[in-house]
Amino acid sequence: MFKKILIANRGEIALRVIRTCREMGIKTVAVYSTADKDSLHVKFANEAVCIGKPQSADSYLNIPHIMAAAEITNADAIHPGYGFLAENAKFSQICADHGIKFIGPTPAMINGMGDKITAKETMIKAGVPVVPGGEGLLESVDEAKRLAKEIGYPVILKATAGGGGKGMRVVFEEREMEKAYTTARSEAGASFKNDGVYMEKFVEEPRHIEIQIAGDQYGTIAHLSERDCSIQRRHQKLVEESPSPFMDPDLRQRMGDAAIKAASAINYESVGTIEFLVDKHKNFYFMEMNTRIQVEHCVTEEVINFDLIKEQIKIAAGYPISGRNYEPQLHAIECRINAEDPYNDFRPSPGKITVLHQPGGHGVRVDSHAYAGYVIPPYYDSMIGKLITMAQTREEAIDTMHRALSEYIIEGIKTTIPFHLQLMKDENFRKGNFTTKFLEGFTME
Ligand code: MV4
Repeated sequence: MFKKILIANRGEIALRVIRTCREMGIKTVAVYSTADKDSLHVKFANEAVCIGKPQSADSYLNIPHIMAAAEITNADAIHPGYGFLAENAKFSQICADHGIKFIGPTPAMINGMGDKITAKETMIKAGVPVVPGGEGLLESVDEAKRLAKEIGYPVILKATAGGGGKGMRVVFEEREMEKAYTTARSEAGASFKNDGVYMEKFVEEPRHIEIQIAGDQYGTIAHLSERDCSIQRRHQKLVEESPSPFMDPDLRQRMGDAAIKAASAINYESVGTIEFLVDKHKNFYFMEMNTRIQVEHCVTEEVINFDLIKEQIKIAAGYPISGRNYEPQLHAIECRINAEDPYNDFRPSPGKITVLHQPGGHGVRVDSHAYAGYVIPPYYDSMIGKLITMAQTREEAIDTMHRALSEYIIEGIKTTIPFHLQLMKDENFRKGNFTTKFLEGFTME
């Protein structure tokens, strides 16, 4: 087992990794930017090294500074968390070159899922369902029009280098194609320095359901059930839960099998997630694979009573996994608490937390790096914590969530708590009656 892990991240996920390391008897090294010198991950780690100025490019994305911190502290592994360098194949390679274990996939595994078209081709070969569409990149508007006629409108144009909805355009009829094709390409080029776009049938009102998987260094891969992440706003997830209210045992088995096939196709090792679009007829289609621990991993941990960070560290250290699949034993919901004003288009609201009271009691978990007096810097994402509740039934988990949200007191900044309070009382949400379009029709009272 590793003796010392450097955590190349900040905020709640850095703290989350430190907690498990402490339980495992592994020493930790925090790295931090000058803006984060008073952060909890710096205080709770065994050692801390400043790696640069506030901007991410100068600190949490600065590979030479992070490698120097690992070398001077004699760390034998690096945990990248999520975001920043977590899916950076070059960083994974540099760690390997320096004899430091990257707790995550190899460069080949990251690259194998990096490009959307390559990933899709790999999935077709592996027998994983994908959304019907064209093969390869579109070469011209005329080709786009021809293909759309064949597939049938509506269609969606997607950037092959894409993510987060950038370079994506839905096209309902032929006369919209020229403009959509041109803007999708230029947006993709500007965002990813790669203007390649491809076409799929547009799946209307889908759900976003993802399967957690884990694979070890010996080729054993298992699934750990699903998370429903359909409650999103502008491609930012706000609420996640497990099990999905849309799930049934047969669909879970079929999606779990498909997820294992997907991960096997790239000989995946580590924990990871296969994202699927699921339509109203319960057809499901591979969307993308995330080769990292995700923000929403906690709901899975709670419903199967399993520490995913511990599993990820053990896999990286060469331990075999049990190979069994896991079914949810409880219901868990996670609300992302962001420093944003839900009454003002979710505008970021950094600043000093003057008063803080976090909820507790039966069925409540809080993962947060916030404390009274903490100043949220404006340079990074606005999530300041995750509130997770769990209970025997979905309805009880929602009621516990509402109760816990009402106990959560954060003063000095605006947060997403009022949004979540309203959502937990929403009739359609409570019925499990929602798709990825749900928040388009949601307004704050
Ligand atoms: C789609 C789709 C409908 N049909 N693909 C959005 C982000 C990117 N990863 C894939 N996305 C979508 N792809 C087809 N063929 C609808 C979306 C989509 C979406 C997906 C998951 C969660 C929220 C979403 C919000 C808008 C659109």
